[in-house]
Amino acid sequence: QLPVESISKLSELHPKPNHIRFQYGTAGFRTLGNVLDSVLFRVGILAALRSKRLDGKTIGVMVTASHNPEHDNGVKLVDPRGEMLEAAWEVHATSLANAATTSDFVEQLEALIRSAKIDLSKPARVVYARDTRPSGPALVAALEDGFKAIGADARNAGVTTTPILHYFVRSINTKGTKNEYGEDSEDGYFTKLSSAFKKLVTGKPQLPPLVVDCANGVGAEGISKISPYLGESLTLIPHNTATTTPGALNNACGADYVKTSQKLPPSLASVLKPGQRACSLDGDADRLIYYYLDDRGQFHMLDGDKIAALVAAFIVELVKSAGLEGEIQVGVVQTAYANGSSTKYLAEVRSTHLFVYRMRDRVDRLSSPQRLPVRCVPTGVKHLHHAAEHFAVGVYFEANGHGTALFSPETQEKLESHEPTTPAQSTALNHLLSLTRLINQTVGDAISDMLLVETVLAHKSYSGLEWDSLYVDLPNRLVKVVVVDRHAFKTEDAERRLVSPKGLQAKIDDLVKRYDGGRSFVRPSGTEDVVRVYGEAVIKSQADELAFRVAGLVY
Ligand code: 16G
Ligand code: ZN
Repeated sequence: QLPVESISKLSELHPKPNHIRFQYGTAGFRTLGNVLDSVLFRVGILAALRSKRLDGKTIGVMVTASHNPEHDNGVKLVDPRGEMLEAAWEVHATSLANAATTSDFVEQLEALIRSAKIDLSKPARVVYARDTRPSGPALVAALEDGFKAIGADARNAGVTTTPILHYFVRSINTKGTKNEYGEDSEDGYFTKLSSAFKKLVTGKPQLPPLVVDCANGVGAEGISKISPYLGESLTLIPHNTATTTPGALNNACGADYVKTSQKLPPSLASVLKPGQRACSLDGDADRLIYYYLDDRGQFHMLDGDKIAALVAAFIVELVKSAGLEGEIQVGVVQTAYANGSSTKYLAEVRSTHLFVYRMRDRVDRLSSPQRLPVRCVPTGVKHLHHAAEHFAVGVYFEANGHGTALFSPETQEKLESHEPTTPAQSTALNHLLSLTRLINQTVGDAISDMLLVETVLAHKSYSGLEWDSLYVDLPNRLVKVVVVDRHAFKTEDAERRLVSPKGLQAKIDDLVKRYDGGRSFVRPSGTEDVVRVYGEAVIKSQADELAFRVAGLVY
């Protein structure tokens, strides 16, 4: 029986504001922090129902607006294996959030319970956390009212990063099983990552200290907490750690600032020395962008595409060295925003390896060549994640720095049971096993990804410059266009082509043809009321011009 009385009573304390339509989008609910009270209350109840529906498995709730300005906030649900909420429930979330009154809300809850066949006698278990935003505590209080109203067993994970919350969810749900993911505490998380990292870099030359821009967000706590675990294996120099200074969060710092402005955070201008590498996390520490200054003090960015290239090539190499080539297929997933040069580079990794392969093994194994397939999917972590799950090892990164690598259960088993025949194979195999522990396989994780990058740099003895030289980015430009109705823009082919408005794609094609190395696409944003235009060309001025001319067509 649904506790209608307690739900109604508490719901009256969290009325839905009139004239606002909420939507559970690519990143959950996200808007101004001061209008989200009713949403949080209702999400509390929805999370409990989701848990009941899944037989009492623990569901995660994260209160964050990631890289958005400090006054924004948001909330998203995490499914039992630590992945994003199932798409069908995004729709339930949206309609519950928009119920005008308490009685409408209760009515919708009852309808959901019937249609989704939710057994109310099952337990409801939830774990929740928030980032450092000032609006966080009040929103968490509203969320807790939701848990209380329905009687959920809720665990407060406090202030922590989004990926740590995802890690908790998976760890709690796998506890005591053979797939146990980790210990469900911050100590468990930091121990797991740091011990894997230390194994991976043992015997490798020590890298110079790494400057970390923490975006004045929760990542600052993560970085300061992991440092003692890392000991001498890696020195981190945290900057932008002012988590309590009003207005500081993501302001002229952080991964999104660096990626969109293609600039060094001004706060690091006097810190970073030529040749030194640094990285930026975003406000909830699930995105990561690297960069360095060259000898002339010029800024160079190493974005998600560069990370994917570095990591994928490294894993391919280890798989080969472990003697598992042909058995474990590594694949890469990108979105249309991936720089054209990165896609080309990845294709070449494949052919180089294929070439070596042909030389050695000739015709007999040519029929099953080791390819490094590169797939393109629509924007949004869930699309990338699901596509990556189809590979034995799936590496995905968005250009904006969100990404990870997934090892399928079969791959995990293969790695654990494979008998190496040489010491070199054994070393490579152990490295692969350590990677499965170092990498947060639930979601993109800036801290875990940072240690992954550092691992590869240590193995390769790469500086930022050498990593950067894997390929040269094509100049590109991103433009936002405010339109009357962004929903009029419909895409196909992983957002690379427009199907509506009618005739627009043909005009874009016409323009693109006139630019050397030209590429451009238009898609409606999933997080803002705008249409985004991307332009890429061989010369910077041409990329800019292409993007602006396509924007002119859209407007
Ligand atoms: C969200 C997505 C991110 C995507 C971005 C695109 C998640 C967790 N985050 O932040 O992956 O790149 O939206 O925003 O899915 P846009 O649709 O406004 O371009
Ligand atoms: Zn984020």
